[in-house]
Amino acid sequence: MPENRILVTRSSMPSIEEYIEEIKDIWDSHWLTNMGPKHKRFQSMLAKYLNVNQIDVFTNGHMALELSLQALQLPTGSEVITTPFTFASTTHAIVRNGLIPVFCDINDIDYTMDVSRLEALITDRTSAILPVHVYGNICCIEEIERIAKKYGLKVVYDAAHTFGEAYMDKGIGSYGDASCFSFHATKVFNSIEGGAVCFCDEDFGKELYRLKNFGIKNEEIIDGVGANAKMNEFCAAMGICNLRHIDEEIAKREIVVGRYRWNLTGIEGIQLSPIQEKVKSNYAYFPIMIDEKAFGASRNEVHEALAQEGISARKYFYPLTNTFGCFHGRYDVNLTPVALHVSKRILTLPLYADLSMTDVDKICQIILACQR
Ligand code: T4K
Repeated sequence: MPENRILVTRSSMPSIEEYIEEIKDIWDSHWLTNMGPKHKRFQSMLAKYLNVNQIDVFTNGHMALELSLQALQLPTGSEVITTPFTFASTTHAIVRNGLIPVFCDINDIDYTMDVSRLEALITDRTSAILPVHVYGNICCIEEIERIAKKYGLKVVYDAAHTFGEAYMDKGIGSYGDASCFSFHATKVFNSIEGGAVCFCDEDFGKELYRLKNFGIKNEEIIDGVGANAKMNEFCAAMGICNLRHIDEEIAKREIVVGRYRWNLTGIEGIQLSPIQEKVKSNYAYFPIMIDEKAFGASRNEVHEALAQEGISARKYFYPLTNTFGCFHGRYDVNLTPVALHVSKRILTLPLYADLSMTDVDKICQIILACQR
């Protein structure tokens, strides 16, 4: 195995001096968590950067999703329409709330929810839609909002991949009843671990805030069964530092993605994600879909060829969440044939701000050498 492995991503970090400077006042105050001054400052910086009305930060993206669904107070056992082509978190957030996921297929262009199939899945048990802006590709928002309005459904976007994106000049977090971001170490923007929910409704915001702190209203009144999903001051400090550099990070990612496109556009059997109109992208992921017949090698063969050279591409998102063993065969994967097709062919290539052009070219050469 080559010594200098290239992993699928690499966390962005500020200089150690910048971080130490930022955390000095935590030592002075001894205030480590429970919505301290860093938490507050980070939150207001985020609202401005993401161009959203209201925001609350969380310990991670998963708790942001899980507690958003809880705060909406959807009837227990009601159905939430979502997609299986996503990280485990999306489906688990639904199930852990006592709700039933109903899987809508995806489209094979940008891999988001196929909205032409959405209406047929709505029953009198449906309470919400949970679409995923997968890889930072924006879902068909207009159609989702139209259908949600028609049937009186709530919409929670899994916006884990969309930090800093905008659609029609509006921060992506301003759509739906809630949009949930992840600031995990592997994301475009990180606070080590972290997440946020953007929303407009103030009552929803109050409920969400209560739920992330055990349901505590005040020292003597605990009137909700909440969790602990508070972001600590060290994570908030990391977020504050990384936010200073985010535009530069995204600009560097754009260059990396440009180089991948230059190498891989027009190769028979390799499909790239589209450049979406009216979207300000964050260049979060670079997935390629490999058609074995046309390309001459399968996704798994390309994955293995890269691994042999110490390059870790990832099969995000394989397997589909509706095939997970923990669901004991409860869902029929044949109802989402496009998602199944894509999950067997998709490969996410290494992408981070400091990935060199030489490395991108090398990765592409290894891929192209698999062509038969
Ligand atoms: N919704 C969606 C659609 C999501 O994709 C996710 C998370 C969520 C919700 C939930 O958000 P969080 O609760 O996580 O905030 C990773 C991440 O752990 C996960 O956050 C992410 N999605 C998912 C797509 O990818 P793994 O198991 O693939 O991560 P891992 O540990 O294999 O790391 C991948 C690479 O990242 C490593 O090879 C090197 C690099 N890395 C990793 C870590 C942990 C670093 O450079 N630094 C690090 O600290 O899940």
